[in-house]
Formats: sequence, C-alpha cells, structure tokens
Amino acid sequence: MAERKGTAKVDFLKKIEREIQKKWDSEKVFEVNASDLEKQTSKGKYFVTFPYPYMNGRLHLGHTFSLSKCEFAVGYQRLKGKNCLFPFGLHCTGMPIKACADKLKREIELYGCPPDFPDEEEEEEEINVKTEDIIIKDKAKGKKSKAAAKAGSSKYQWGIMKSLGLSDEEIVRFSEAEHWLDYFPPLAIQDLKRMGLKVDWRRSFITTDVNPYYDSFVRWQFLTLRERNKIKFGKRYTIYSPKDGQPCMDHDRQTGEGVGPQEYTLIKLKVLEPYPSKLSGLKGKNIFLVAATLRPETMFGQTNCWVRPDMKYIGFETANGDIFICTQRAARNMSYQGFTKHNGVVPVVKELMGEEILGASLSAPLTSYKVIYVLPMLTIKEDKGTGVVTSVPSDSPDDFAALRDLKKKQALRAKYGIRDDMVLPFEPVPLIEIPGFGNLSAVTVCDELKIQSQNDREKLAEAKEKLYLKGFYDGVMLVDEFKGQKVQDVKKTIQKKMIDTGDAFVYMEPEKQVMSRSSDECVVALCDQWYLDYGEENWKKQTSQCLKNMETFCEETRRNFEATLGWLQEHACSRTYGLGTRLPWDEQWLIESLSDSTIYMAFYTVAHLLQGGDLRGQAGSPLGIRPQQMTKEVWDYVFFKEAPFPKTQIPKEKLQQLKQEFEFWYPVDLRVSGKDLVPNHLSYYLYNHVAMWPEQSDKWPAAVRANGHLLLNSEKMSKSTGNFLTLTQAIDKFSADGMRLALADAGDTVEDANFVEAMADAGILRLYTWVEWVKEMVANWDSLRSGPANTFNDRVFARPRKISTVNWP
Ligand code: A2H
Repeated sequence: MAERKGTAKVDFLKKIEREIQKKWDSEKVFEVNASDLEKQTSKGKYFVTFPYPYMNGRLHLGHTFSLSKCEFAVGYQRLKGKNCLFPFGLHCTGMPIKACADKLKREIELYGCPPDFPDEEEEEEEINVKTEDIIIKDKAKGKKSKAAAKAGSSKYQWGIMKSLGLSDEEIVRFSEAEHWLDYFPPLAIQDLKRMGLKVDWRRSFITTDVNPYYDSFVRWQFLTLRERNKIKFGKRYTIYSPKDGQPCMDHDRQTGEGVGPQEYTLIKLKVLEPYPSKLSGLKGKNIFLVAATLRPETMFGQTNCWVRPDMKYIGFETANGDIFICTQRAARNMSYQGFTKHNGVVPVVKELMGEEILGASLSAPLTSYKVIYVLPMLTIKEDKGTGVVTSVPSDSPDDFAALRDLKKKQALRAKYGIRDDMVLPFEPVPLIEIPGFGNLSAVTVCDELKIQSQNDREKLAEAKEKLYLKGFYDGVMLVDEFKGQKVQDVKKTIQKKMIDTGDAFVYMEPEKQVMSRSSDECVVALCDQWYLDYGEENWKKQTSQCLKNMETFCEETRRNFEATLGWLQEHACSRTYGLGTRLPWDEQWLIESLSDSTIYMAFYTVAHLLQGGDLRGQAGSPLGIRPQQMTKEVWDYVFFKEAPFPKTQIPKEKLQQLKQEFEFWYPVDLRVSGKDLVPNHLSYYLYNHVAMWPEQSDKWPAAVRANGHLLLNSEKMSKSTGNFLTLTQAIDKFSADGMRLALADAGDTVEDANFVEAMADAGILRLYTWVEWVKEMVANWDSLRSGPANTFNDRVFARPRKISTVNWP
C-alpha cells in the first residue's frame, strides 16, 4: 500500500462527522416510538435488521459491508418519508467466548502471570481448551514465545489478546467470560456510532442470561415451540467432538461449517475359516470386514472385497463380541454410535496392514457368489468410510476398473499373492438397467470413456458423475425379487432387509472432515438431544410458503433457500458448555447460538421499554416492568394478536404499549447478511417465524438480502496476511463517509464484493471539493445571478416535470 499523503482533508471530514453525530445523538433523531408515529399520517414503516455480531472481537470491514446494506436501505426509505427502525443487538451466546476465557485461565495457571511461555516454534499443533494436551506438550522448551506472543502470531490466547493492543493487566481480566461481555459490546457500539449508523440504540442488548429480559424472551420462545411440538428429545446422529464431550455445531468449528452426518450402509462380510495367519489368534470369534456403501441395492452383484495393501486397519470387538475390521477412524465413529460395549471406547484386538489379509475368503450377503475374496485396490481413501470397499463391478466404475486391472495383469496378481481363481471366474452381474447405459452400466461407461486403469482418476470421476443421478432416478432393478422397480424406491427396502437379517448396519460419519475449535476431529455420535424438528413435513411446507412470498432480490439466494429446505432435518438446540439461556424445562441444558437468534427481532420492538437503554437490562424499565413479571402469558399477550389479557400486576395500558410497538413494526421488512448464513441462520429465521406466528403470515419475514464476501483491494481479507481492516481502522483512514462511498461501490450481488481503497480516497477528495464549492457559493451568494431561470441553458438542464409518455429517440 502506498504511503498515505497528508491527512488534512480526511481530518476535515471527520470533524464534520463528529459534530453531526453529536447533534443526532442529542436530538435523538433515530429513536422512534410506535406510539408517537401512529398518530402521524405516515407513508408506511420500514424495519431492517442485521444478524447481531458475535462479541469476541472488534467489528471488521466484512461486517461493515453487510450492515451497510441495512444502513443504505434505511437511509433511502427515510428519504421517502417512511418511519424507519434499525435496531442493533450484540450476540454473546455459545462456546467461543467461554472457550477463549477458559483457555486464558489455563495458560495463566500453567505459565504464571504474565505467562512465561515455552518456545512456540517447535510446536506445530494448536493447544487445546479443556484438555490435558497442553501439559504434555509444553515441557521444557525455550523462550522465544514471548516475542511471538508480542507479534500477534501466537497460538496462545494471551498472545492473541496482546495483538489486540491490550496490556498485561487488562488481559488477565479476560480469563472471566463475563469480562468479554463488558469489553467488546461498548466498543462495537462506539465504532458503529462513528460510522454514523441510523440506529435506535435504546433497543440494543446483549444476549444470554446476563440480560434478564432477553433471557425471559428466549425462554418464552422455547416454551412456545415445545408446546407446539417443534422441539423433541431423543438420540440423534450429531456431529460431535469427543474432546469437548458434546455436539460441535457450526459456530464451534474450526473447519467444516455446514457439514452434516453422511449415512452409509455398513455391509458385514464374514471372514471364512481358515483365517489368514494374521488373524489366526482370533480363532473361534466371528470376524467381519465391514464395508461402507452408498448403494445397498447393488449388493446382489458383489464379486470381491477391496482393501488397500499399504493402509493400516484394526480389528476391534463389538458389543456382542464379534470382531469388525476397518480403519481406526471409522471404528472411532462407530464407538459413538452404539457399536461397542462402552460409548467412545474402541477395544482394539488386532492391528494389521491391508496386505496381511489379501486373499482371505469371505461370505457376503445377497450376492450369488458363495465365496468372494479380499483383493487389493490402490485408490481407497483413508479418510472415507471404513477403508473396506465392497466391489460391484457391474455398477461401480471404480470397482470395474480395479477388477479388470487384476484380471489383465498377471504380474499385479503375483505381486500381491492373489491366485487366479480368486479373480478370473468373477464376472460383473447384471442388476440394474439404466436407460442409455444398459444392464452393466459401469462396464459401458468405462468402455465409452476408454478408461485404462483404476488410476485414471479424472475419467473415473467423470464416469461416476454420468452414472450417479441417472442410476438413482431412472435405474430399474433386474434381480428377481425387485424386478421392474425403480432404484430410488427399493434402496431403503433393501437396506432394511439386510439390517433386519443382521447382515448390515447404518453407519454415519461427517460427510467431510470437521475440526472443532478445540482442534479435535469430530465424529458422528448418537447423542441425547433436544432438537428442533426442521424436517417435520408441515413445518417445512409452511416455511416454503413463507419463502415463496419473500423477496430475495436474486434467484441464487432463493435457490439456496430452496435447497436448504430440501435437506434440512433436525437441529440440535441444546448444549452443555458455553453461555446462553437455559432450557426452561431442563435447566442442565443451554440453548445454543443458532437457536436463540431466530425471532429476537420481535424483542427489538419492545426492548427499549423494558430494559431502559442498558445492554444488560439493568437500568430500570421506563414502564416499571420487572423481568420476573414477563411471564409466558405476558409475552403471549404482547406478541400474539389473539392471546387473552394475562393475570398480571402490570397495568393494561403498559402492556398495550408493548403490543402496539410490535404490531406497528412487525414484520421485518429487510434482513441483510452474508450469503453463508442462508443454509443455517436465515433458514432457521424463516422456520421459527412460521412456528411462532403460524396463523399470521403478515408477521413473516418480508425480504432477505444475502451478499457475497468482501474482498479488500481485490484480495481476500485475512488477519494473517495483514490485508485486513477493522471498522474503526477504516474510519480512521477514510472517514466514515469516505468508507461508506467505497462500501456503496463495492458490489450488490451474491458474488464477492470488492472494497477498493483508491475509491475511498477518491471519495474523500470529492466530498472535500464539494464542501469547498458549497462554501465558495455561499460566500459569493450576492454576486450570483438571480431572476427567472429561463435562459436556453436553464431550459436544457431543467428537470422535466413528468417523464411519462414521451418516446425518447
Ligand atoms: B460404493 P463417497 Cl455399485 N475410498 O458402494 C474409496 N471409495 C470408497 C471408500 C474409500 N475409503 N469407502 C467407500 N467407497 C466407495 C458400491 C457402489 C459405490 C456402487 C457404485 C458407486 C459407488 C459398491 N462399491 O460409489 O465418497 C463405496 O462404493 C460411488 C461414489 O462417500 C461407496 O459406495 O461419495 C462410495 O465409494 C462412497 O463414496
């Protein structure tokens, strides 16, 4: 970045901004009450919201870009004469703040205060919250870490806090989660005020039970959802961090946002005696190779089983004493799904390499081949399924290519000690007819694409793509029992059949790797959960209706919503660790952050009357209403048109006032956020509105705008590369208006937007020059022309009164 020139111009603009902001503040221009407004003849109302940002740091330019869309919309609607409300809350619910505070506490315990850290450079791995790792790893190291901590490149929480410019004395205080709630929210407000946001700050709050009014509101929401059967309890497959000992939701993840459990059918392939020598010690036990498949309906055509010769496998004991052979990673997942005697414990009885079981004979369910053999496949992935793949060469291009390799190359068989009779007699079996591909679709497609071997990765990927959906939707079964039926109709039936006979299980794992913020590789676990049943048919249907009537400003956003509604199922809403509101009927649980954030826009409409402009709701309610008085019936009355007046000490006119605010401002006319929130937060936002106001579609969200990510000078924003600006830095550098002009210019679509500093600089110049021009005009007022504006030039530039029926050439 070029050295910046003198700052006189930008300082000049900033001075004006400060003066005007002060005036706005003292004249309370953005503080709006429904009771005042309803009396006026109005051109309507406009209510915008931005998802309250999470308070574990300062706001940055990415936040600013999204919220600028709210700001500009509100500015525009104000000019059009509407009554506008833009409230702004601050989110503290969830795990990260507590996790960082605990991590800091831990560092201080271990290394003193200020801490005397061991050498970081020798350490590759992250240190982790809530584990003993930190102790084991950190013995007797050097002392370079202090420098690293100072430079802000630290993996230590202390170093991260240091990089925010905090002194040692200040940092210590962050070891209490509460302090974060004191520290960051006022800074966020200060930064946003400097930006000149048109916000009614009386309505701001922080979440969690530190604000008793908000807490009571969220409890009301959950009691209502439960009453309406939207919340259920039971064992669910959940992405789970064994290290944290609890489910790992989107917000708690280092990587793998949006990743859910993937279901496989686990096929049991029984190892026949005599066992290969590596397994001979297990004589008398039932041993199974367990293969993960997505295609249970193809098991009629198994010809062999694949393992990778150079990969590590284990044998472990299952709950009923059988031995399963698969990768350690898969066994870890299984141990959280009821496969083993003790949850989370894998009793390993054998460690082996794939090559040590090559040639073993197996009996497999459904296939017509009585005995099949374990053969080598070199392309098996370690991080997928069980590492054991059952082979169906009629329908799987990978399987066909690998089997043909072995059939064609005697040397390959020899290399792995595979006898001819384990391979040569096994031919693909016709199982499924796919229009255009015949009854041996994998063979057809491998021929068409001239696939040479199992290593032809690109072509094989293409082959799979060609077959995959076509096979599912148009494939027709040929095997006797299911003859003539469609694949999509029998898939589940065949899976169930094998499960019922004890030949298969359901097995789940994360569809892609998920790392928790505590650096744990997550598994899929069966957990006791309170969950929101977003898969429930009627609820889904009504939410689709809501979407249909909602403005999304572009088709891609709508499609993204539609796709989400397509797959969304249960969402676990209870947690054991972190900050938040407790589940009213089961207080050991906390409500997690994507679940307490779905209808709080309704809280904005009344917040100022309850909490008296204090973020924690401690300043005394202007209406004299105490938090304990906000019972379920009282909230019902405020938010539900039809609810009867409750039994309460609160005078009727006061409750009327709350109700009036809600009725006046709702629905939310516009919600703006980054597009990554469509598949989670924004979809939940629709679902919960529909659930809370099922009969009142006029309370459902009216419009959602989703925008792309913000680049800074055409590059990704990133703290680590330094291409990064906080909101306050951007204002320092460009003034609020210089920054706002560049934000307005950055982009309007779901594509990535680009904040160009040169644009902000140019904006500063333009504004400065313009003010100079105005000054000059005012100074020379007397010498300016007066009189009728009807010269030729006047008439050329005069705005036509009405642009209507004129046909412009
Ligand atoms: B499928 P996804 Cl007939 N490495 O089962 C490589 N491939 C693996 C694997 C691993 N670690 N674990 C499982 N697989 C295979 C049948 C089948 C499969 C047919 C057609 C297509 C097909 C018989 N083999 O998969 O990466 C298994 O082979 C097409 C992709 O999770 C499993 O289903 O999408 C599938 O890949 C899992 O693939």
